[in-house]
Amino acid sequence: MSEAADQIFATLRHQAQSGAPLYLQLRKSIEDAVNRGLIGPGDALPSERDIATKADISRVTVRKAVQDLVKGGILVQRHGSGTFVAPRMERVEQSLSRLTSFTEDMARRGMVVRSAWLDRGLYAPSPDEMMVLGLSSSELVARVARLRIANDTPLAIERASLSASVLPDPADIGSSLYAALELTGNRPVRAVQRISAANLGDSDARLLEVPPGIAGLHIERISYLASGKVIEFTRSIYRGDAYDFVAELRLTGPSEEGRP
Ligand code: 16G
Repeated sequence: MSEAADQIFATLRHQAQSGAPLYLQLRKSIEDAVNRGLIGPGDALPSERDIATKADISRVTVRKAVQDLVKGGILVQRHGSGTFVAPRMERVEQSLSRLTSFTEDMARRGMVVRSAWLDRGLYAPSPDEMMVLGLSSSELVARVARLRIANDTPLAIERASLSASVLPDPADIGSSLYAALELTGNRPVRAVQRISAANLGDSDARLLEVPPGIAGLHIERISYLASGKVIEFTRSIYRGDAYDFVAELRLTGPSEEGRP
């Protein structure tokens, strides 16, 4: 950590009489230092004990301020190695009018994509899967669940369900589901997507490397073949701090009203 940043704590020592609780003053000092660029993404904070000594406050106070900043996503704690300024997310702008795959979206931005498998296999379908995919209880559903990672940053958890008749061996899809579907002539041509707000639960937050409870986006995509048959039913959790979904809106003129 730079000397300039070290000043944060020394300054606090002299200002600490202003009335606000000390942990709030420390929290604000660290937040200001991040916002002003005195300390940047990936920089390590001094140890709790060092901060306490430099700012002349108790370690309990330091811990409370640091925990608040970790909860807010400003700092991250890594077991055994300390506390760091959280990496800044470059937000991904995603059009809502094109039916693209995650691999294509990220490749277009020059990002290196990889996925960590969370699940892939054939299962008895849930009532939701039966209804959306038009399966009977005697048929099987192929489930493909992945953590999607771009440039080493986990961006989304995607859980796709497809009829086993379309994807008999889910272990066989390689890195892109849509590329695998394309090979068998089953790539969707249309989709309906529903986006809602969600606070991330503990296990999703852990996978996405964000604090639990932080805002995320729940996205459900139902994709269709040209024949109108549903091919994909995917429920995803996207990081709220990483995505902007963008839709172009046009005023409908009288001549266009009623057109699909
Ligand atoms: C997108 C789709 C997802 C689809 C995946 C295929 C959203 C919200 N989801 O991420 O439904 O399964 O692309 O990506 O856009 P892949 O071909 O890279 O596996």
